[in-house]
Amino acid sequence: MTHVLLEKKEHVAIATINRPKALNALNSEVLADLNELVDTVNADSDIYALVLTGSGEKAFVAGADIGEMSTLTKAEGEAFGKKGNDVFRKIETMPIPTIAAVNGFALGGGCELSMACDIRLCADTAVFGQPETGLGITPGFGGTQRLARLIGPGMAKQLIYSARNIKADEALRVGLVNAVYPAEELMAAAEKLAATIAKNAPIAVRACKKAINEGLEVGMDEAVVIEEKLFGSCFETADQKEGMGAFLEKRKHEPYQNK
Ligand code: DAK
Repeated sequence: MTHVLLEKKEHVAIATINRPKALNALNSEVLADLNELVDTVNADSDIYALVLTGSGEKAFVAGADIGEMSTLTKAEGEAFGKKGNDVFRKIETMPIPTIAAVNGFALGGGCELSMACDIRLCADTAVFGQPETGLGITPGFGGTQRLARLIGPGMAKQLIYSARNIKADEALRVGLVNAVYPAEELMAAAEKLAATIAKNAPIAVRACKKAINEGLEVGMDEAVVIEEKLFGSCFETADQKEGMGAFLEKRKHEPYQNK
């Protein structure tokens, strides 16, 4: 991967989108690298959580690459949108929890990439927005769908129609991010959260992600059945036996084994 750096700290993977000259804008090569990143992380059963960030101090991702997009035909535009959507959906459905550490501009495809992650933490210098209508296009990597689901249709429509950027404090107020940190503290906070998650029983954590994501797609009657099945499956794991056994024996549980 040329444009995505991958580092591992115990059970946490930290991926950095690395195209700082273009503020980490998403061209076809970056999208291909993100696709490879997901395959690599998914294949490593020792990774329990992923933090995704951008290189440099200025940007998480400043959007899809406007230079690459500017001359697309209708068919090429659809193909480019599908390439991005496929990768973002693959990120969204990764079995392990994902945290976007938004360290600066998260515009267009950058805002959309952060929304494909489970949790967004940001620096106080972060700026979010869907500027596409100002460029003569719609958001194309799921922005119309994920923003509306995340912050509600009224606020999503206002931001998308107006193409207005918002700063970190407003992103927090509208529920786009979970927390804001001084820029220099962001990565430590994201890694700490990832490490905290990684200490819990990994199979149970993955089951929770699946239950929440899949449950949100269906009605409540079907959703609770999804939860019941995943809940039941935990009773076949060694980690459940250790976790509950430790409680009953009034001791601290052993590190979970992902089994
Ligand atoms: N694409 C390509 N290059 C970009 C870029 C981008 N999105 N953003 C920044 N860069 C490049 C700049 O061109 C500049 O390159 P050089 O001139 O140095 O070669 C370098 O990064 C530094 O940028 P600036 O000089 O502009 O830096 P400033 O600090 O002055 O400004 C900025 C930072 C983030 C405010 C500004 O760069 C900016 O406004 N960037 C564009 C932000 C934007 O509009 N992003 C949204 C892109 S639209 C779809 C698929 C996908 C999408 C839509 C449809 N389908 C196929 C349906 C997604 C669309 C988008 O994401």
